[in-house]
Amino acid sequence: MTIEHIKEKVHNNIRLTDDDALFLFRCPDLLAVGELAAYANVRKNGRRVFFNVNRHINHTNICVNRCKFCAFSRTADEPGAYAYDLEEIRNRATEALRQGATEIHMVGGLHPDLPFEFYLAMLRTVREVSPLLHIKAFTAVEIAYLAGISGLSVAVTLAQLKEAGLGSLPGGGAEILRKEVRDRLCPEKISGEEWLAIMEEVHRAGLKSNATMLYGHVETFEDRVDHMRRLRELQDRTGGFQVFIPLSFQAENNPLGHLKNPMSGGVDDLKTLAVARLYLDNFANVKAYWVMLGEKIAQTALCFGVNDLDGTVVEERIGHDAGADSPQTMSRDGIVRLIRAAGRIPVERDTLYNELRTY
Ligand code: V47
Ligand code: SF4
Repeated sequence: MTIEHIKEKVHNNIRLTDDDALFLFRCPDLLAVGELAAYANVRKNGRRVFFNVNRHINHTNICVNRCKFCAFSRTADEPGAYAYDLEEIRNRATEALRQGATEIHMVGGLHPDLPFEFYLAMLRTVREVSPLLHIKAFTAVEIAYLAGISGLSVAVTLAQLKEAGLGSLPGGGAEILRKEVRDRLCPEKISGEEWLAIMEEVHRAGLKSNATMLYGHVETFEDRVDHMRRLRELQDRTGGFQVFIPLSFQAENNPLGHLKNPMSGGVDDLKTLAVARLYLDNFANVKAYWVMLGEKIAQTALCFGVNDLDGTVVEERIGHDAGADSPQTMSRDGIVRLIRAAGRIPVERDTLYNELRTY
């Protein structure tokens, strides 16, 4: 196989195989892979790059799981454990609204004691602040947990959350879907098959969601391709994924840190985003999450197939607890400048990718 062979497929809109994706991951010519990904992206999205004005609320770090890559979670009696009450959530949502946010991104640990009613109340609290704030909340892992504590089916759990204000789901908790890797990373977490099954129900319930992949630790390129293949297959069936977001592993303060892949770094970050753009031909958007990548790689990624930057964020715990040295927030002006300096056109979007304003 050669890069020319893959180029021909991309130019003729022929779907890449798993072997093609593996070839691209192993290809030492980063610029050739990036150029092809940039071509595929511009063909789909032009030179426009989305961003959104959002605020993350990590409502609790108390979690019954102990994922080995997670520097965020605590047991209830550990120093640094916290859980926001409804007032603290209301204050953060109110501040977000004042700062022009259109989205609240709310995820947290699997708290051992909070009742299902509290999660409904969290959603209602944000909705009371403004019905214009889209609430993107709860990973598939949290949905499985909420169904467990409520005693309701996943479908009814989703219906009640939707009724209380849930607008869509973020893409967390996917990690690496393959069992052998998951057993090493997060044995207590729902399986990859369950994660996919919940996302399928989410999409069938008429909700959109995102999809992530945590990379740069113990996984192989084959594991990454297997992960993306399963996402691509589900997307073929439902069309419910809005965006793919690779999450670059942050190695501090967690037991998996010493297993950080020595090959990880800027080249691997850009290659992973580029391969995602080429292989996930049924995903409209590939997002560079600057919190984990740093601003400079996130900006450079705009020339490697990426068409979406997340977001103003404001207060982030998960990546920063694990050593991310990016700032806590980026202003709207800062993001616009970053996109323009990459020769692209900044477009502010809402959570569902409706265009709000072109800069
Ligand atoms: O599920 C945890 C990851 C995720 C680490 O959908 C880590 O728009 C790197 O999913 N190093 C939560 N990653 C974040 C997330 C997300 C972020 C931004 C946007 C969206 C979206 C989703 O963070 C977790 C886990 O995969 N994570 N620990 C770590 N040490
Ligand atoms: Fe809990 Fe999520 Fe951290 Fe796992 S990644 S320990 S489920 S907060």
